[in-house]
Amino acid sequence: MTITRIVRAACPHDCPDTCAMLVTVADGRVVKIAGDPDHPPTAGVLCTKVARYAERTYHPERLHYPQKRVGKKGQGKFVRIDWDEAIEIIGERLSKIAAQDPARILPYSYAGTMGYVQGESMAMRFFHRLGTSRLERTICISAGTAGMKHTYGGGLGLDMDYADEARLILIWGGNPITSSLHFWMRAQEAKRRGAKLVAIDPYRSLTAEKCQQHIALRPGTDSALALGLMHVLIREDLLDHDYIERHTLGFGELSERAREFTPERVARICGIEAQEVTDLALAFGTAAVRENQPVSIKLSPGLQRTHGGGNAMRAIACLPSLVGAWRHRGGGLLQSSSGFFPVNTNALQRPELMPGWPILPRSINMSTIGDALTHKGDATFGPAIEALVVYNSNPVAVAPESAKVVSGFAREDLFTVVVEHFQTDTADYADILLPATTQLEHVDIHKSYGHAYIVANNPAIAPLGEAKPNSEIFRLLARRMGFVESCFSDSDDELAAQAFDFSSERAKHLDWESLKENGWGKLKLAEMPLADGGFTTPSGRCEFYSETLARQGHDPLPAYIPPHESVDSNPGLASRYPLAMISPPARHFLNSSFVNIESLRALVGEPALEIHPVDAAARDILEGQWVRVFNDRGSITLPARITGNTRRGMVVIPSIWWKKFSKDGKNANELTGQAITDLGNGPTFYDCLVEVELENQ
Ligand SMILES: Nc1nc2c(c(=O)[nH]1)N[C@H]1C(S)=C(S)[C@@H](COP(=O)(O)OP(=O)(O)OC[C@H]3O[C@@H](n4cnc5c(=O)[nH]c(N)nc54)[C@H](O)[C@@H]3O)O[C@H]1N2
Ligand SMILES: Nc1nc2c(c(=O)[nH]1)N[C@H]1C(S)=C(S)[C@@H](COP(=O)(O)OP(=O)(O)OC[C@H]3O[C@@H](n4cnc5c(=O)[nH]c(N)nc54)[C@H](O)[C@@H]3O)O[C@H]1N2
Ligand SMILES: [Mo]
Repeated sequence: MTITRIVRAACPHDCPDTCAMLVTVADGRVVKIAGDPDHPPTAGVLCTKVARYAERTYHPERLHYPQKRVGKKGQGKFVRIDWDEAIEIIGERLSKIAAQDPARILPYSYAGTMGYVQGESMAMRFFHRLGTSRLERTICISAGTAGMKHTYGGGLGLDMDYADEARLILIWGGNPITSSLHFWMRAQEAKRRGAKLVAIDPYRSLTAEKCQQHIALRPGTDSALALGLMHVLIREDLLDHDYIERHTLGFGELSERAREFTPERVARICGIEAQEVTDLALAFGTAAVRENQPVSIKLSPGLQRTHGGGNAMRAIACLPSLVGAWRHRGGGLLQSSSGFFPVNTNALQRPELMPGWPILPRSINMSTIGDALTHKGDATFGPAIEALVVYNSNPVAVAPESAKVVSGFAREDLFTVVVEHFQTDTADYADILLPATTQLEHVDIHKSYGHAYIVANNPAIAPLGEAKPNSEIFRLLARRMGFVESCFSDSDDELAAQAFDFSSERAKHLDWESLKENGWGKLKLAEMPLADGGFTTPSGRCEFYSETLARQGHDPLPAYIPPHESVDSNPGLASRYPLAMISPPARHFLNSSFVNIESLRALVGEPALEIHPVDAAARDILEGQWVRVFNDRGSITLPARITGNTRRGMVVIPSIWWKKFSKDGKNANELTGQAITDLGNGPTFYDCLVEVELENQ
């Protein structure tokens, strides 16, 4: 007789939706994964990728055993070893390096799983105790996070449960059909109730296609558009004076700044019509101020990946406060809800374990890992990096200026440990490759950056092969290093119970035991969290003018900062490389995860370059022909897809491909650069000029 049970789980991926899942297990094997119909954000729906999570977990190429390298670095040749030997080799090597200087060791991780147990808890305790270099975790949203911090005080926004109440939604710099499907479901509901959806995106994405209006501006010009909208709102007095007076700081200075951004000037910068600027401002201001309707902005990471990303976030974040949009529960801005969660970061990570605490070891920016790994060491940088421990990330595929990243990883003198589900592009460079469990095999607990629910993950099946949870791997390493502090014995359940402050006002009705049982629970938040102020800035107000930024030598007001690479900022470069390249996520991949899942790869197709018909014709390129895309950093070859979905002067490579699935073993990051953003030291993936020509010219 088959024994079937349903296990409550959480989607672990780097996506704002953090779905609650119901996993059906029959005789110890997962047979179905579905969205929980009762969890309001999930509403019973999973994306195509995660619905196939079982296919990923049971994939024949899953890593089942520890292995050590036998071939040359990067060749990907390994032999099986047992766990004792693997831990011994790593322990011995790390001890030796740490005895000279632990800062020569660097952990590298990101959001392969967003869970607190398998993410930054036991692992961080281990690295803190060892005294390694720290990792500056910038690769995704650090520009936006900095922009929001200096404007609102943190990741605060409207509650997604009410997003369908808005009458006008600006979907700004994101493609939620791909990257936040459950927000899109809310936006569709709003549309059914009569709302207007406007996409602001240089690319005619799936989302832009389905909005009633699409403003296709040049990449990296968003803050100019936002300042233009302010110009019109102020000129037409479409403002909530009472909200501005009571809850904001620096309106006078902001008005002067916005005065410089006439619709005509903005149109020239953004490559759009002046009328589009005026009409959008009138629609936004009239709905909010004259008609007292909820208006909102879905603000996505896509627009932060150019030089001025931090200021763009700041400029856009001013708009809802100017019109008092926070007075409605469906109004305001939805960028990240992270700041609402009472996360116990110190309890999880134990920074006081660092040997020199409170003096911190150096920090290495993950977005410039290519430069860091190829650095020989000096007084400013500190010692060269000699060991790298990678988990929850695939830097050889996802980090910018890949040729540099690869030359770092290829160093024969670098000792590299990779903890993974699969033999990714990064795993190919490992000295020791360790098999990690997937979300179906381990315990975890999650917040969300899109909604306000804590979601629990119960293991559905036993670990496959000899795979172990990240937490257990770092426990074993801690034991090998002789770390005796009791925190290294905490079980996964104990870690999960420590993740949130369950005595705080927002979470005191929740606890780990009941979350495991029920699957999820919502924080207690005010329906309109910013209706009466409540900004967590130094002034407690929405800071149009930031004294903190002024002190740090930045412009205290939101500014337009052009891309590093554009005709305006670098005409010489633009004459050689006239096309702006962006490489946003392909719909059925999750960053570089799922690229090796055959059924999903079949849906995405082959790696390709999308190019506008006029740009293709100018280069005699026909549909499907192989082209070379190049700049000073490198070149890749791809088939061309000719489409009006991209602007003239802009090419698009849907990403992030594993390099090993491409004809030339490269992906879009061969072309991206390591220059960083204005605020937050973030990457500038979409700030990248290239030229395209027929292959073999
Ligand atoms: N299916 C899927 N979902 C994902 C991911 C994934 O890889 N796949 N990744 C997850 C992660 S890590 C993140 S950070 C988020 C990303 O979330 P989003 O930012 O929503 O990412 P995209 O869906 O790629 O949307 C990016 C959009 O920004 C546009 N864009 C590019 N440059 C600019 C610009 O300068 N200005 C403006 N206005 N628009 C610009 C692109 O054309 C693209 O349509 O999604 C998460 N969800
Ligand atoms: N060109 C270009 N590059 C980009 C972007 C872009 O839009 N364009 N987007 C950038 C952004 S926004 C981000 S966030 C980064 C994302 O970069 P990463 O965070 O590196 O994301 P992934 O590529 O999905 O790699 C995550 C890896 O973690 C592994 N993993 C998952 N769960 C576990 C686990 O429990 N244990 C262990 N040990 N491993 C696990 C997965 O198998 C996967 O290989 O990429 C950035 N790079
Ligand atoms: Mo991201």
